[in-house]
Amino acid sequence: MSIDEIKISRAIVDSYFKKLMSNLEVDVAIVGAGPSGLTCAYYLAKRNIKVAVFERKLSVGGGMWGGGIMFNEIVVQTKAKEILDEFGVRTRRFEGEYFLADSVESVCALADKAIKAGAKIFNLLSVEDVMIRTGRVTGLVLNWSAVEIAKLHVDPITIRSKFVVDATGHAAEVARVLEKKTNVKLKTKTGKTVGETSMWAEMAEDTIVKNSKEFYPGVYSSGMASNAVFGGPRMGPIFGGMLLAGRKVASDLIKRLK
Ligand code: 48H
Repeated sequence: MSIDEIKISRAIVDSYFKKLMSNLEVDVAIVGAGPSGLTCAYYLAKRNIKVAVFERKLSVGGGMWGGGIMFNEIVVQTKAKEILDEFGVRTRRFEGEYFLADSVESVCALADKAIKAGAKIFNLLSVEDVMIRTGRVTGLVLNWSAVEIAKLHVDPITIRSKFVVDATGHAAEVARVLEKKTNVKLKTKTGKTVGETSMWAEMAEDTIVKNSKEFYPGVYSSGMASNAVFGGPRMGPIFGGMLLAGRKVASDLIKRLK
């Protein structure tokens, strides 16, 4: 077989453009491919919901790779272990209700299952804004992360979605941009993003799931972003709440999309 460089280029360009074109209108657009975004994407795609995930970085997985202080092990509690089981991640009991998993295996499995279930992941794309129509978010404004990093003056493109999920972690970037640019009232106790509070793992693992819900018509928060939006503590390197939050948001959206 002769290998032609132009054929390789044509294959990549053609395939990527088809993928992007077919995801300009989706049911759910997830911002952030960390553990909660990937889990949410998997459970949605598994139910044949059209879902696209937009991730700023080259790699998916968000803060999961590094476990705690770069010791690449994560801890989950019993009720989240069943999610890792579903993803085929091997866990080991540490003590009682505490289970350990390899963080690299966990990220790889979350991404693999989400993609195989049908979710499309677009890395290297940053969400810089949202689209709003009559009191509802109707899509995302996207630009290449390289444009953002180089601070180039290049206009973005848009995608339309029935729902958006803010799975951007501590920064809660979708909520922040909404608040900053539109001054709308969020469904929080202050009408604004309330902000994350200091470490309290037990409380955080509970509130993170409860707070993973709609915060403005058409937009849900999932995972760490939820405690930034609704107010709640951080939890350190226990990742069960991220998985449970992603599954909870997917389950709420499945009901809404029916
Ligand atoms: C595109 C974006 C944008 C944007 C951000 O931080 P993450 O891992 O988020 P979660 O909620 O899935 O998991 C949180 C967990 O990793 C964590 O930080 C914990 C448990 N902390 C506890 C503690 O006490 O510190 O992933 C978010 C992803 C990242 O990959 C970002 O690059 C991406 O979102 N992202 N992608 N456009 N505007 N903003």
